[in-house]
Amino acid sequence: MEKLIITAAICGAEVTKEQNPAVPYTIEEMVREAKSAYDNGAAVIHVHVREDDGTPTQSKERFKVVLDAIYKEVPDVIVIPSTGGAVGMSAEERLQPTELFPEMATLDCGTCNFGDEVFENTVPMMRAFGKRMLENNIKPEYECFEMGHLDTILRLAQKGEVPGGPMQFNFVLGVFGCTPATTENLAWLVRNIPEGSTWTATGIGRHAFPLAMAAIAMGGNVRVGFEDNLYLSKGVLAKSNGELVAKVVRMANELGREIATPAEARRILSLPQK
Ligand code: KMH
Ligand code: ZN
Repeated sequence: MEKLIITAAICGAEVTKEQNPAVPYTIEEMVREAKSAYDNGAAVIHVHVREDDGTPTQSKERFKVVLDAIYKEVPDVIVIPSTGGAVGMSAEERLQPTELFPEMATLDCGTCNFGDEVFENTVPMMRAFGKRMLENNIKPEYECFEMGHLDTILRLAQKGEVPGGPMQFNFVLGVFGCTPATTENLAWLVRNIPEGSTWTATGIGRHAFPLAMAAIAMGGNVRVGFEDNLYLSKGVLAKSNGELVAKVVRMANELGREIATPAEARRILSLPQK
């Protein structure tokens, strides 16, 4: 089995300091959380950015400052900026971090319910995001929140409207309103990705670690972090993203799965070495 790539989604757009005081907003807090995740075994950091007061933003300038600060502290880590942003943002707003030519960025694979709201990703929007990533040579991480998202993105990839293989998928399961975080659903998704693809599983809330365990056993990769889950265990808030990553490392150790360094993750994800 390949080594395990751990992604830390350190901040997200929805979670707040009221829910967990360790959620990062400022540049310094973002660097602190990226470093704690990296030091504990994360090869990849998935980044959303906030204003200092916590307001989610997709500002290119804010992304540049945050990405530069993270790379200064942990130069070899793979950073995947979000093009999902927060619910309600326009496509143009969301595309801003692609102007910084990151090696990867998320590409969300369809419209879905998102709690009480609707996360809009129409097919024309996905075509526009795919076109931008083709032009700027950015490898997408295809985020699927629903079973049908996989079929949608595979059709667009077949037509060359979004970047093709080898594709990297992130199956985000357990968002309220979307596909539940069951091992059956994860297995169906993994069975239906093209040969040679790579994949990551993200379980939301209390599903974070059970889904991580399934992904470790199945040979996939794992995402954890405050974006997805604020707790280390039932009723115990995580003090840092590093604590969440460290728990995944312990689980992988128990199953005999080694952890990928950023250089190993770049090889597994078919990215050029830095
Ligand atoms: N904040 C969510 C509505 C992504 O990063 O691409 C969407 C999201 C997806 O987090
Ligand atoms: Zn995200």
